[in-house]
Amino acid sequence: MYNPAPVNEPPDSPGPVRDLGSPVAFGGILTTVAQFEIKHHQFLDAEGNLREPAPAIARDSAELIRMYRLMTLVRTFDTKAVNLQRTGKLGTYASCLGHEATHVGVGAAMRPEDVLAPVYREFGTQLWRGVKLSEILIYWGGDERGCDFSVPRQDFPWCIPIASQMLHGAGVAMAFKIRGEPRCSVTYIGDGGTSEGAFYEGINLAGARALPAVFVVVNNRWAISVPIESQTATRTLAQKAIAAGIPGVQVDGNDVIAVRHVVGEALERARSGGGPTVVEALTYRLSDHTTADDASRYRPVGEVSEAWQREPLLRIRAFLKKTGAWDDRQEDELKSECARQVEAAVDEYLSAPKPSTDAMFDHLFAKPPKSLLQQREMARRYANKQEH
Ligand SMILES: Cc1ncc(C[n+]2csc(CCOP(=O)(O)OP(=O)(O)O)c2C)c(N)n1
Ligand SMILES: [Mg+2]
Repeated sequence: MYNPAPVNEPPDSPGPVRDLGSPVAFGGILTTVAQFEIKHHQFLDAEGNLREPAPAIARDSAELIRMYRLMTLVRTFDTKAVNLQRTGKLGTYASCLGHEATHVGVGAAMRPEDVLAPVYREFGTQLWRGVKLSEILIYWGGDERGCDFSVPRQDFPWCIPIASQMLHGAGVAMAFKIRGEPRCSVTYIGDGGTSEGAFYEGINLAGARALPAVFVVVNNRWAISVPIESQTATRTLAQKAIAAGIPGVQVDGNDVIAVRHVVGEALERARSGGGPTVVEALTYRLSDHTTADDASRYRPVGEVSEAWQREPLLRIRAFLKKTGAWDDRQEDELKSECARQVEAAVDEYLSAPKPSTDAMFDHLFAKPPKSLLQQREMARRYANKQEH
């Protein structure tokens, strides 16, 4: 007979607690020793109707407009970046189409002195924090100097190895705690990233040490071509936090008011010694994974068109219009202003001096191995067109 009780436990032990979805006879006395629930937050529905009770931020038109303006700039820039790649002027680029509310809401909830550990899509948060559009283009143009942000100096660069940023985020939060600084780290991770060991290591450390850290899981339902249904059997990604002994909460990632509010509360708690939180933001990747991907080969068209109904800009714009805080004239002006800003950034990027071929060898080793030195020489010769 199947006996799930661990070998060293007496036969009448309650055994491990599992959420198996249906009653299973373990034998002995059954005692529930842990229970949890995951809350979902949404204030603005897809049509831009506000659900009450709403947080104070929902009444702050100036701040909502500030967020909406940046969301529009993010959308404008994103479209341009894809076009630049298509015309051979940018390297592979990871679009954030559909993620604008999550990215801007998180940025707006953070304080300048906090530290961001991003993945590779979250430039909406970075822009709020002061990163320049031209720096983002320089990075995706293949030049690491694009990660040397003029502001904010202590944020991490883009992180391509999935989930490794979890350890950066937890480590930074540990440093803040040891130094007694009232600062927090905010770490992004994708739905696919939550299957990686580093995700659990990061939240486990943060929980064990009650670190001032917020982990934002951007659940856009896809990890390249792997849908969330194949990624995990868990009902929510937020509940993965429970295993680390920390709160997990779900938010409508297309509702900028909800993201701003929920992440703001998590940061406030972390800053005042209350420990870390995992925030799962439910959104949708409206774009291909990157410009090197063709999602139409694996994703149903109907799913994408349905997701467009819930996209984040529509609802905040509709809400602002309903409350009289926004009109068509302002919208036209904003569109022109965003186009101007993006064009200026593109000019700056295209006229930036190219890095030398040495750049890809620099900063790798204090004392580079002979093989790399040989490669550096070879690259120099190619660059000087002495060899073909
Ligand atoms: C350690 C590691 N394994 C695999 C990859 C290849 N890879 C790049 S993106 C990606 C999927 C990530 O999906 P998700 O975490 O959902 O983030 P999203 O791209 O949807 O924002 C994978 C597997 C990688 N970059 N790093
Ligand atoms: Mg994903």
